[in-house]
Amino acid sequence: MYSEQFRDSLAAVEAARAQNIALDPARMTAEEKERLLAAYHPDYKTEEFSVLTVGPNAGDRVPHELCELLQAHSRITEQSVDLTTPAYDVDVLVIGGGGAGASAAIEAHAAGANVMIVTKLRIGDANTMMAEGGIQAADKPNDSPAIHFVDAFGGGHFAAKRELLSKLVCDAPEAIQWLSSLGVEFDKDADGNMITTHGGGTSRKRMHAAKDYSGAEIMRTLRDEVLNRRIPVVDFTAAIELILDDSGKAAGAVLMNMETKELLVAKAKTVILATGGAGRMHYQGFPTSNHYGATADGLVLGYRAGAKLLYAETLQYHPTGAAFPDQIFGALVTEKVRSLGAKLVNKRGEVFMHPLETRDVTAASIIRECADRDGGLSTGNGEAVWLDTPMIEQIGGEGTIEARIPAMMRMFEKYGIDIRKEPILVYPTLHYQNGGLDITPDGMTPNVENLFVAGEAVGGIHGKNRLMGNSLLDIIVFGRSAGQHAAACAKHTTVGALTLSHVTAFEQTLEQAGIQTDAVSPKLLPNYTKQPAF
Ligand code: MEZ
Repeated sequence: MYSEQFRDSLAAVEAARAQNIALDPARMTAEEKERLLAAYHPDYKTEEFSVLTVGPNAGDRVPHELCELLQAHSRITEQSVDLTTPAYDVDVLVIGGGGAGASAAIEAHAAGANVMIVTKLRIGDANTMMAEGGIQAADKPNDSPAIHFVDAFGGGHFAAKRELLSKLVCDAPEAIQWLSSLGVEFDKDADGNMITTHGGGTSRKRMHAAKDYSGAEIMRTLRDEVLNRRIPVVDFTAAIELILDDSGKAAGAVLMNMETKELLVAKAKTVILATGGAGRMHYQGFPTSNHYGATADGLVLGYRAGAKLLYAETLQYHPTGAAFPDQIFGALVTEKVRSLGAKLVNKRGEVFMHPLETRDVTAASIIRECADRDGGLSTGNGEAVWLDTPMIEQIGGEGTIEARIPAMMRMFEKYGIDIRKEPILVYPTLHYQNGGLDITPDGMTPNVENLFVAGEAVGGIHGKNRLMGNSLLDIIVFGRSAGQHAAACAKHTTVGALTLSHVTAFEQTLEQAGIQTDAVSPKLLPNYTKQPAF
């Protein structure tokens, strides 16, 4: 139900719909894309970045908000924590209870390791749960991992670490089989074949989905498996610092009970950081599609312990965040809506781009349409363009929306908008951290032995822009692999004396660099109340 202010524009969109469905908008050339990104993509706004002065990435630029956290004080001092009596002593400590952490824990457990998950909220409270449109895997006869590689490598501006991307695409078909064997209900046709669709930048239909709640279905299954295996999960307990041993290897973490603030020590032979993304940092003031706990914690923990970041200056703004109504501002409108045929149109009802360009290009195009082409509508939360959802029913037939994207239908229905009959208003929303901690293909950080990273906290798998569906894939592929390698590594690891001397050393480098700050990190939760953060 839209108010009067949108009436004329809605009429224009409706009048142009039949013609717009038939339209096949041209793809942009590489030069057009580069020009567009440089002028409109938030990653290219140099004034929104600071240069790090301390730590392994000194000299690199990162968003202001991340710079503040990476160069902040620890929540503890070396002297304030008693490392001599650990509350937990395990082979593999998994920090994070999303899809990557759960996959890692399952595989480590299957390999016979004594594994434990700690998570600052509850298992499943993670971006995995909020992923909608699907997971990529080249498992159809017209496709191959090589073609998948080419799509993702180009989409990521040829910056992905080849060995990581290669592992991602080669292990993808098996990842789908693994998930199916655990009980994920992927969409299938009447003959039992997986239904696959396109995403932005894919040259083959390889997006496997469970309607438009693919991440929730995957997380449901992984969580069940963790619980069935009786893997210990310590909820509402945040890791606030990594512990090393006297030879510099990762050897556990200092934990904080989120309610009582009690500190606990977890000793471990190997540690897996699977802490997820950073949408709740609201870089450049953007709303976010991310989970409440997405505050870049893993980057901070790893960085202070000496692990290097890769591409931490690149973020993904999902082109279609809900822009109206206010209650769902920034929430994800899955790319699958465009895969099913909906096109982006401006306030005059004009299609202004191909709907399945890669995400960075699509987001920049929407921003340009609003900022410089008078194509946006004012919503009260800035400007927005239309995503013409009724096209889906006209292309795929009545009932397509309810069958394929029921969660989208329900989300807007709550506010009186029937997406089968009316278009929706969208604008880019902060969605994904392309960069993160550098790893080798076995998931270990090159600089800190026995420290593994999986999921959104990793940088380099996707280069400088990720394609839809490659994140649900990477949490499975690299989560499983980290679990297997961490378990194997734990078998021949003897932990030396535990130490937090790196925390003291980092504090000294801050002082030497003349950095004066009141900030403490990791942030753990966003602070919407403007009260002092705990
Ligand atoms: O990979 C993603 O980010 C994804 C599946 C999002 C979506 O549009 O549904």
